[in-house]
Amino acid sequence: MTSSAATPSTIYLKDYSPPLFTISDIFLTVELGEEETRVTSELQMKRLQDGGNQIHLHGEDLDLVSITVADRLLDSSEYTLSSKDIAFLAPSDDFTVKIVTRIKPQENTALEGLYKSSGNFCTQCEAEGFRKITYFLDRPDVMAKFTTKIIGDQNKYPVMLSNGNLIESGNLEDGRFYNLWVDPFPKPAYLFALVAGDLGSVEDSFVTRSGRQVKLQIFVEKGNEDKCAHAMTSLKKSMRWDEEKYGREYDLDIFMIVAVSDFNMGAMENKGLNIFNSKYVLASKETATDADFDGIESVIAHEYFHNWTGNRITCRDWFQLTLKEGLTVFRDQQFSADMNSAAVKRIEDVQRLRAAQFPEDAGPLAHPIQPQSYVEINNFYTATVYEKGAEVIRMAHTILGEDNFRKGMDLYFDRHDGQAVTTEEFIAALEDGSGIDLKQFREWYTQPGTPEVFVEDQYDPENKSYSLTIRQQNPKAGPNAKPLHIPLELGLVGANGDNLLTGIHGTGSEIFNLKEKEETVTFENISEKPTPSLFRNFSAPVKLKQNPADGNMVHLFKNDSDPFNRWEAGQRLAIKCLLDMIESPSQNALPQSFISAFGDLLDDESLEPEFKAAAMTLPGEQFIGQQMDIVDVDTIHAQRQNAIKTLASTYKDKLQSIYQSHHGKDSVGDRSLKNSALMFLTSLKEEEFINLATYQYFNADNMTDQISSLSRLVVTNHPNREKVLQDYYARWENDALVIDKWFTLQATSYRDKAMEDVQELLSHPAFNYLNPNRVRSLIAAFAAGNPRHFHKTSGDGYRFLSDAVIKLNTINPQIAARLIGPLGQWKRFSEKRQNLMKAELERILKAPNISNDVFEIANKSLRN
Ligand code: B3K
Ligand code: ZN
Repeated sequence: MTSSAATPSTIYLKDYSPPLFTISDIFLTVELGEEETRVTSELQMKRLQDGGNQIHLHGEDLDLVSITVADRLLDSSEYTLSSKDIAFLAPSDDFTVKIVTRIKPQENTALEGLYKSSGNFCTQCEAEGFRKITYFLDRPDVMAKFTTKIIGDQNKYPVMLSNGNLIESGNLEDGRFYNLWVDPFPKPAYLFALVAGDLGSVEDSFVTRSGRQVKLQIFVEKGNEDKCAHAMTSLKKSMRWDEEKYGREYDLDIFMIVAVSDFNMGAMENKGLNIFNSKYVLASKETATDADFDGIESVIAHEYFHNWTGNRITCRDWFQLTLKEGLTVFRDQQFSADMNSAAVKRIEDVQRLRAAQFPEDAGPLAHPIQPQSYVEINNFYTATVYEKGAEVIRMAHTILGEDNFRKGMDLYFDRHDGQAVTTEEFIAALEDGSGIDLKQFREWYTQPGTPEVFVEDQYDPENKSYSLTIRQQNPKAGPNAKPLHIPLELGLVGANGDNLLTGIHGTGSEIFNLKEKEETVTFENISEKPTPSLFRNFSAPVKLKQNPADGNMVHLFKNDSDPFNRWEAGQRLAIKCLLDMIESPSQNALPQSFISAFGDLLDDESLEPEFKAAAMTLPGEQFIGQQMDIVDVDTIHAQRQNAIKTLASTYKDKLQSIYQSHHGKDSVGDRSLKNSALMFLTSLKEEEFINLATYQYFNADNMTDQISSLSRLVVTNHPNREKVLQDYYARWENDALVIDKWFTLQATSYRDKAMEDVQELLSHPAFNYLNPNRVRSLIAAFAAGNPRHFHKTSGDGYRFLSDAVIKLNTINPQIAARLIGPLGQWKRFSEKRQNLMKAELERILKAPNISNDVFEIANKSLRN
């Protein structure tokens, strides 16, 4: 983050040039203090290329004490200080610089650079936080060896950590204590980390496949040591999996994770010293839901996998962010699919893509996975760079196939270990390793927008031939956009439900490489008119525009051997029914075909419970809205609730028996199916089911059951609502992560009074603007998860959000900017709502001392 009064400048990929000098080594001494922290940095600088003697070291919000170049103390006429850097002349091609600065971590509420969380020091340097600790060439293509000496009061900070290995510890003459850490791997400054505090820890070990012993440590606030077991198990599984799947071994003698309660995002992959939002470490069955457990497993894996995809091989510049993020998300998705139900994992990944990335790609903030420009790089840690980036890697994997993809990855690791590279170099390694041309595939890196794929089919019974005519377009990428290389995984399903194609390895699915604006695929010897099952396993991040008869979808919903498409058929069917209901509210009824397909689903004993629960869930209100030209939030909500009630009353007995047969069983699947049944039953608002939810709440021995029942009561006005909310608060008052859920449930409740509830919660003593998790749990949860109230035509919801953005702009610009997203969707709503939303964006732009972060998002959001 940077704050400046002038209009912020834009940085372009086309302007990239390599640095004139690099820094090969840095010796940092950090003296931690209560009033100020003193940082002494000794740099070894080396010329890389000709181009002058001017050195500019990045630095922001630093109080300079002294600068010594080649052992000579500079006087103030020999250097220039600006709000962004320090400039001086290089005396030779190879010289040392020693800089002493003072900072005040205790006043750092932006949580970037060195800051304090619950009395402990910690850092967040990606993307450009290191320049808030000391002056440096803070760009990822400058990779230095770090040696870090941390000095502090041992009573206050018995634990003092940095990257690499602990080489030395001891007492100084003045009574202070020091630890000396050396990281043998050159790294960009964004991977630097430092932690100091009075922390508890748990320890374990891992033996790599080559037999090296690695010490594993998780540091947490004291008292939380008993909530680290799942994180530790997840770490060990990740380490083993990366060896087996990608041949990647861990490379230091120690791997540390620190959980902190104030963190801007999920976690950070600093070399050997990952720092985590405590939400992604701490869990016990009493305090964390099954979804929380999954989140921990995937984030631990994600950060661990960065050791190879991100740290050993890093990005040349920040435009290459998806090089490490898209690839690492893909790897963590593969890992979670291997550890859990692969089908359910794929469904969740696609749901997340559709919920967060599709709207981004359709709105004013649309950008390719490799953006061409930015004002504030922190604004580009987006669903597009991450989630769509992962889909792009997945498509490359599909096109190459498992073996060739692995060959490409092996070559990538061999060729670029220790380097800072581009996405272009990554694709070249996949091509060279596999021998498969990906020239056209590269278009995915430069086109914004979600491509649309139109499919029409034709069956010729005489010749027994079946053909699909497929047309692609990507309106957001402009009229001259080249066609994309899209892998289409498809099957043809016969009348008896069997696959008519043998497919790859007998899977019944084949992969077609679509490369033209329009093309036709023909199948011979097809003895009956099949039902096409397109984009199996969601083989490409596109919108399928096909107009199949309901019957086809029912057929796939019952029979598709591809579990993703089986689920998808149910969703498509539901969307069609819901849109009909929304367009003619007087009709107000679910078609019988859908009702009976839903009944068959409930009866199907062959399905795994977690999958069945996912298939029972109707598309969310926002996803329904995405299918409409003008989103009608109120009718969407009303008709979706009507549909739920219709299904619940039709199948009341079946749902009750599902509830009873899965209640009391201790598995993720049993809980998800049971709670799904509870959701339908409570929608009927009958006293019997309100009591069932209340009973479940008071008798639950795990957080999944507790939250599921509580969430059903929070949407009502029943007297039990207050009872359980109060009980929950009293029970969990001292556990911040559990109280976050209490805020979120109320923020996302669709009950009539929710807007007032949310306004009141802002003044609740437990609400705190300084803690990102708490802000997200109330404000972001409301804006992104409560369409009915956020879009109130009074404008109260919009104003609630923009007030928070303006307030947070000066406290924590990154968090402030991230909240704005929902206002940027204004074009999708009625004129009245549009005007209200735009007015709030204008108001945000007038915020005093507007940060680059907030300026960029609010300004771009107003564009058409
Ligand atoms: N690389 C970090 C994200 C840093 C965000 C900076 N604003 C976490 C991750 O993606 O693993
Ligand atoms: Zn990442």
